[in-house]
Amino acid sequence: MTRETHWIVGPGALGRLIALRLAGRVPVRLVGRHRLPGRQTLVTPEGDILVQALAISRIDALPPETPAVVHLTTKAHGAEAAHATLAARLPAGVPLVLWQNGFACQPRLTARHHGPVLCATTTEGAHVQGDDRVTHAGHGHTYLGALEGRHAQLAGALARTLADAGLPAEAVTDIRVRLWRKLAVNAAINPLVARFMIRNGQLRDRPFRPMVERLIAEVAAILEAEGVAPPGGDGLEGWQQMVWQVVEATASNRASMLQDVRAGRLTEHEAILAPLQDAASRHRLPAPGLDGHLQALRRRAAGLAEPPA
Ligand code: KPL
Repeated sequence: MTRETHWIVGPGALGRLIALRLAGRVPVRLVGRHRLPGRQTLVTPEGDILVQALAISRIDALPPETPAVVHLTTKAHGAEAAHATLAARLPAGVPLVLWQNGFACQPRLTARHHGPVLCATTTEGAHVQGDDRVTHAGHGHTYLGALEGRHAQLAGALARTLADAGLPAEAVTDIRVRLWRKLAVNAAINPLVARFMIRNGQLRDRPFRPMVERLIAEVAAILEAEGVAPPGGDGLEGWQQMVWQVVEATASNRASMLQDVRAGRLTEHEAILAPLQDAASRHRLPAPGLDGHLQALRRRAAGLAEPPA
């Protein structure tokens, strides 16, 4: 039995990127619902091709080993079901790192998991190309920390492991604020680009610009009531600047929610919009724009064949 292996549960683009980057440094096991080829290829942002043999397991057929850490890299809506399957066979004390968007599974799994829980937010860009290849499209930065600010040593050690493997990372004590800020950006951009099937940069033009501004205003009021400091400490202007900077920087991108819609997959609307809606109703704040998008994306999800795994 080894306690060195990093399990990466959720072999999407981010999961495979982390697995392939870590693989040269620490033992790695990539875990998914389906069988994947054991030889995986990483195309780096510089165009280099790295081929690695990875230990791959199905989540319902895990070997009798205790991992050093479990990185949960499923989509937000798959995280709690994957954790429930793992929890049945993990001893207490194994650290869990949550890499999901939004702010839904993070507080729930922090309360439920029998061991330290860290949350991660990253700007690493990656996309899969078939079952055996992932492209690391652009370098980014990862922040890691526990919601209650604990486990600083663990966060520091994991950040070093990731950074040594080529994924720059930093341990922080304000991950809650960072998760909400990323959620704010996703809430202002993703539902619009997904519903109108446009690239991020098109949000700068009519008729979309006022729609973005309206969503930012709703999000800013909710997060102020929730005690989440605006970026730069500048109230509504800080939130506006942050969102428009991301729109500029990702102008030619198709956001993740649009990619999900185009591929006929479930979107992450529950993880991104529902926590804002909950907070709005707790603080008795109107959020008609966000509500409208959440309802529309729920109607779409209800019509999908894919089970909400
Ligand atoms: O994170 C993103 C996403 O695609 O989900 C944004 C920031 C919107 C960039 O496209």
